[in-house]
Amino acid sequence: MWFGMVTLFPELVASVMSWGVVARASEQNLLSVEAINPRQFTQDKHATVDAKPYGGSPGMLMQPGPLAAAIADSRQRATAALGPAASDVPVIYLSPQGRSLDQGLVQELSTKAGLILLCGRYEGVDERLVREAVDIEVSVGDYVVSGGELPALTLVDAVARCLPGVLGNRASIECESHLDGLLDYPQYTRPEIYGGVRVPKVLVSGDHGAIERWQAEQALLRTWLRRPDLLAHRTLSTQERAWLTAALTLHEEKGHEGEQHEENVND
Ligand code: 4H7
Repeated sequence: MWFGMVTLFPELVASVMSWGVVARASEQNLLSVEAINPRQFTQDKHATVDAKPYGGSPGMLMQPGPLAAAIADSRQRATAALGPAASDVPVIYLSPQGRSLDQGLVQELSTKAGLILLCGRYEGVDERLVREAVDIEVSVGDYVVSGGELPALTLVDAVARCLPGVLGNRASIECESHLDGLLDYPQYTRPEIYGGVRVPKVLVSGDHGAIERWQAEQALLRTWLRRPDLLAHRTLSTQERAWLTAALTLHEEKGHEGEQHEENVND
């Protein structure tokens, strides 16, 4: 999959692309990210990309001209990389005003041949450019950061994990697992006793049925306690409802001391 990133800070791309899962994916040519700097498409000797907003709000905005030229250049590079499929590459603008990014949208975007990611700096970009050149405005969450680069790279990472081959055979499972709409169950590794706290007994029981059931219960309980909004968008099966009810009863009995009921070695 091909990504074009329109950014005033192209150096930010290389750092993220140099490590871990995305680095491996780009070594295997499953992924490539090209940075395009709108400053290179300016005419004046100061290479100006910003100007004061009309109406007199504080700060500066990115001017539409250099961004339009950078997006056009991105489209050409997409064509060089993808051929005719480049006409189907959407322009995504990362902004706090965008549609919330969730795993469903990540998976949908991962089916595209490429994406052009527009990264705003200053107080954002001229709205005419957004209307003329942007296909989807996307937000990675309800908070603000200083530029669109970290949100864009977050999107690249999340999408990369959905591409066939990137995670080996876990690929689609990993990508889809968050679509089941539940939070992860708690996980434990060695040592078996840490800080006086033992790993939950069931996990060392060897009873795979009981383990699976416990994990399902914990995922339901955590989601209920921490993100009830996620359960509102999902119907529970009869089995799940029973598990959640049982887990909640236990949780109440234990006096809300924590969700996982780790056993202290002295208990
Ligand atoms: C576009 C418009 C995305 C891009 C405004 C971008 C959060 C997200 C930016 C802004 C982003 C997200 C400029 C608004 C700087 C905040 C202090 C870049 N922040 N900014 N202001 N949630 N910032 O996806």
